[in-house]
Amino acid sequence: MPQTAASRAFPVAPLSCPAQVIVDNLPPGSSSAQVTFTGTWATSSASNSFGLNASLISPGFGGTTYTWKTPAFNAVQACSYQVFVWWTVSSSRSPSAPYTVLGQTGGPATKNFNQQTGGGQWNLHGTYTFPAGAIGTVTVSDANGRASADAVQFVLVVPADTAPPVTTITTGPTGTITVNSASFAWTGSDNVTPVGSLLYSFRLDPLEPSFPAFGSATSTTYSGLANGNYTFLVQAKDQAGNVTQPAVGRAFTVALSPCPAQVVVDNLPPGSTSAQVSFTGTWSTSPASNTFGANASLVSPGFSGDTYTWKTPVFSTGEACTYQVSLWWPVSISRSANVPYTVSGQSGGPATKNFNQQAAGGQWNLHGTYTFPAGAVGTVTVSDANGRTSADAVRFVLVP
Ligand SMILES: [Ca+2]
Ligand SMILES: [Ca+2]
Ligand SMILES: [Ca+2]
Repeated sequence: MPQTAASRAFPVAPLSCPAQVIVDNLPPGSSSAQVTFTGTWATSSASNSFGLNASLISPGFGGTTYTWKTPAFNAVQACSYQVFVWWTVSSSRSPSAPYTVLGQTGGPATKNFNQQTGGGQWNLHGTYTFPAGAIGTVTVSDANGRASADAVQFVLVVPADTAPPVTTITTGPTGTITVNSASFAWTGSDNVTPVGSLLYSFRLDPLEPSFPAFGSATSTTYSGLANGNYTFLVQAKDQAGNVTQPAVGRAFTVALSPCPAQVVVDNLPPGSTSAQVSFTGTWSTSPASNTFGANASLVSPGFSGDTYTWKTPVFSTGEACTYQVSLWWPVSISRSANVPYTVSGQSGGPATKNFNQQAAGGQWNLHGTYTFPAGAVGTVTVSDANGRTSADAVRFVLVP
């Protein structure tokens, strides 16, 4: 025996309430899911009827009704409508034809209309809210005399948007930062206005004490910030003019590291490297006197290809620092008289100068005065490209 599978379609609830529903009368004697009647209704010859089906007219002896029904407006949400009724005018009509609207929150509402006038147009019965799943029903009765039955209309009432947008900061520093710039990005959402149509106003407190005009920007960068406490504030505005209140904020503190007064980097023992010291080729401990620091000095073979490099830590994350850069080598007549020292990291690019390591040993010898931008490290590299070379120490002394 064949089995017939039962099936049922599950209608998907519409996302919004229908904007408009019109239900017209049917020809005399006809009914449908949307139109029913009691008693007898005949086609009226009155003009200005609505729709394809001319209006109907009742005998006027009471007990005759005509009913229009909408489909369910929305399965999951309430919908508010202005309900209008349309009749045709005739001096034979009731001056107080009762129309009853039902299905709405609060129960049925009956109002009488004078059908001897005001016909051929939509006449407002009232504004009603229909709960989720409800249908709207309008019934006209000839209890008060001959009634015209023509059409009814439901026009969706869109409530005024009074809800402000939600603003969210998506990018930006918090806590303490050691740089002098801060970048922020944000977005918004709203119950009505699409995100792309939201406008924003933002400021950095206390530098900018008041909000500027709204615009479409969704990111900004502040630079050159001094040490201190700041709060970035942003608010969105929807198309109804509602503004995020209070503005959304993000607090942060700028704590820039100051330029150190002095940085000295000494050589390490032969073969050793660190974050501050590196080399190429071969460097061995020199017996020369008047060396700087605990690690004596190193000497290269002098066949070229040997370099020794000193690096400082980052001077300052937030500001440029200007230093006198000096070099120390021990005294020895076996050294090159033309030793190239290259200072790099400063504004304007690397600077190379040659020094005679056969003289002026055991003291600081000035290479030059250089300005290092925020975040820079200072680097000094000595090379034995011109003969045996001493590698000892370098010093950066802050120029206030
Ligand atoms: Ca009609
Ligand atoms: Ca809104
Ligand atoms: Ca040394």
